[in-house]
Amino acid sequence: MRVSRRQDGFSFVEILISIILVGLSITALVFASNSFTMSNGAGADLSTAEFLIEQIRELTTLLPVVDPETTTTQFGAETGETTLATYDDVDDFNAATFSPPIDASRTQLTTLTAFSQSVTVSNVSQSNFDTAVGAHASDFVKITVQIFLNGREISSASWIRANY
Ligand SMILES: [Ca+2]
Ligand SMILES: [Ca+2]
Repeated sequence: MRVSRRQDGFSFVEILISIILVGLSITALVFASNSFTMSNGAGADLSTAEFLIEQIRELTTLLPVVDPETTTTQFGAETGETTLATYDDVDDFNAATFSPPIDASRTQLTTLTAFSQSVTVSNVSQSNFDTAVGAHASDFVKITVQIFLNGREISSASWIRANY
């Protein structure tokens, strides 16, 4: 008489399939959790970038748009203004790169050495802030800050200041 093997419980093939399915589920969970960690990391980097942009905004907000002594005779850092500590107007920061980045009090943020700030200042047209004009050719300047992480740009922001 022929006895069905199924009554002995699970067959070897059934057990094998179960093991494979459980394995696949675990793999899927691990991948899902990895990609969550990665997107979380990118979010933290962007938050840091926003913070670093804000530091430059705060630092330059209180400075005059043109030099208090030489006014519009020179664009950029004036003679003798060779260090960050001596910058006393907004355009002194044109073409400046801070690596490590700095905070609003001009202190280097040595815990964020992977990041750097790059500042550009240019006069823009009174009627179109997207159009750059010659140095001191208008009363408006556009300040742009780019944030780099390990040399790759991850964020940037621009804003306008008026020389009034
Ligand atoms: Ca100056
Ligand atoms: Ca200047």
